Amino acid sequence: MKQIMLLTSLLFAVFCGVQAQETYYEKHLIFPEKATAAQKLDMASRLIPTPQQLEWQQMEFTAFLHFGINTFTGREWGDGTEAPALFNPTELDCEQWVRALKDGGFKMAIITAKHHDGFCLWPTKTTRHSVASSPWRGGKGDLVRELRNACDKYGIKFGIYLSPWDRNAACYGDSPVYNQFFIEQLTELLTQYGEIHEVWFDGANGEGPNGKKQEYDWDAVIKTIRRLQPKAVTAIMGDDVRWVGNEKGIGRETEWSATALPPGIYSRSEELRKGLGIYGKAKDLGGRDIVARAKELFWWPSEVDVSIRPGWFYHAAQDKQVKSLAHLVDIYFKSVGYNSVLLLNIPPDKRGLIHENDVQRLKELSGYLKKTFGKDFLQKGDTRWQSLSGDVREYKVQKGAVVNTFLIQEDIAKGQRVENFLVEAYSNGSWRYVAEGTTVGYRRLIRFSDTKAEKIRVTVRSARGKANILKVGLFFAEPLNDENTEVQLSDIPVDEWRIADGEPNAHQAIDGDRSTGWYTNSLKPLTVDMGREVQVTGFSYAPVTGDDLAGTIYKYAFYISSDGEEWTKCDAAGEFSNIMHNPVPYFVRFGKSYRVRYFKLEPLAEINGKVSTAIGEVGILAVKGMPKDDETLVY
Ligand code: FUL
Repeated sequence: MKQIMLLTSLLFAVFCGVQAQETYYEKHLIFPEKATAAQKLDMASRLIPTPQQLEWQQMEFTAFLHFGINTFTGREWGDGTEAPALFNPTELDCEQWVRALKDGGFKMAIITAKHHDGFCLWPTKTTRHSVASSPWRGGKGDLVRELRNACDKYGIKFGIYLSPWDRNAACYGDSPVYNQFFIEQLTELLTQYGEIHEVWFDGANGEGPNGKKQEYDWDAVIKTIRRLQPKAVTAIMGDDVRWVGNEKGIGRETEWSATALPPGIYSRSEELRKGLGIYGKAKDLGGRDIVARAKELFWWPSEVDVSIRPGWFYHAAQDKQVKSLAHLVDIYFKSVGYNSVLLLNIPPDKRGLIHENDVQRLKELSGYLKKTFGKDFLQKGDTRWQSLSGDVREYKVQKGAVVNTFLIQEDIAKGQRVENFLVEAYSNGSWRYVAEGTTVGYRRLIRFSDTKAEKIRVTVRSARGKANILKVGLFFAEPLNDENTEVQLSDIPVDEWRIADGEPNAHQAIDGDRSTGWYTNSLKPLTVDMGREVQVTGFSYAPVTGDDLAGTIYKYAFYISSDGEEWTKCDAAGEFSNIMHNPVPYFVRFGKSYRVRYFKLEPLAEINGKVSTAIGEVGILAVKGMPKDDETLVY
């Protein structure tokens, strides 16, 4: 625990002729054993970020670039057996990527230097499974280098994603050997590419060969990063940046950066989590009750990672599913506006370029945000003030302004303290309610209906000691209509379909309505008679909608038949990779077609290994002319 004494010029100091000191705790604190709830809350209010964490939070808006062997196979999780020869972007231009990001307002780009398939985008000495074995640039290419140079040229920061889970490395699962291999890879990346500002370790990890489980040496990993790149923050399987808990782009309205949730990489983490009954996806990670029961607190702020498309990697079939401007703006409000940093993924395509549709959307997004936040209608909104619980401050609004967005920020360099606040507007001689919120932290945005006011007042209804309000603001955000981005799940009508084995309620999986689902406490196949012969080239599976994902299929087999008696197993990946965190519809294409009347989807494993199945909808992809080259792949 690092304690820092900061000098504050309190009035008290003037009277006493001395300067009062406030103790701050950087990143971590341990409560004294007998500390009361009030003492704990006071200490919690003085937990602050490290300079690296503060700088990271101030970026607000960062970009993810998922690019690799999956870009060329059409998959989301490669299994490590892919031939490096597949990696061959024809027009790769990292400067085009970075220009699009820079125009989009991003402050940093994080590249998947290695995803779960183990394929490395730099010519590593640790494995032959890399760009050096690919035809791209005659095997002399180094994508990490090219991106680094482009980031330098356009002045944005650079980060790396290095997947701990490696489905290619033969030593994965042989813990000490793989740990050394992993640290060697990390060391190459941290020593050969200049300054790195974020190192991202995914939480996904599966079984190695022979079912062996890898025990990571996180301590050694983190020490290596601190030694080689002291300015970098470590994310997810790291202790500077916390995963928000979903891949939908939605943060928590009550978001405490000062949290009792211990980073998962600490050996004591499981015990502490169990003791508190706290887990990464929980709603409250730092409220009074939890602080009172906690033994330690961590400054571990949240990052919201989400893709601009349904998948993390590029798939041509998703070119029309780039998230709408309205959706992205909503994500901005629910991430940056909820005291988080937004990490938005924009996956480059098979050419090695960011697709035109994504480039266009990024332009629209930055244009929208500039227009909205470029004009603050408050007068003197950026004067700092210190507020105890109950303190109120009034601000004048520019004459005639119509506003619908409120911003408030705390000076988190002095901790996160606001627990609850109220905003009211004054017009025609009276005050009326506009909005209220709980935590503030680095930045809190609230939208409300269009309002005209002469002035507004902000009441800090509850704070931990004295909150340091850095800024408030009032804006007008143009309303946006969401375009109809409904995804078509089946290429052929489903009206004539019937369930072939009489399973009650199963029709809800084929009624063309994703919001109704079929649930069963078994891993029973869904067998469908389409009523006539169809040239089938693939299928779609949509998990049920809503937050409860129990029963979602992770592994499957898919069969077709002409008569419902003799079945042929189709050639498909057999796995809806990453569906647990990204429960979007999955489209599977076989690469060939079958003229058949019946199909069967057999669940082989549920996302949590339970014996249950839930299907929102299953659709059939049918041949309409010859499938295009990039559609014959399996997502
Ligand atoms: C997930 C991974 O499994 C996805 O493929 C992706 O990289 C995402 C950012 O994290 O957990």
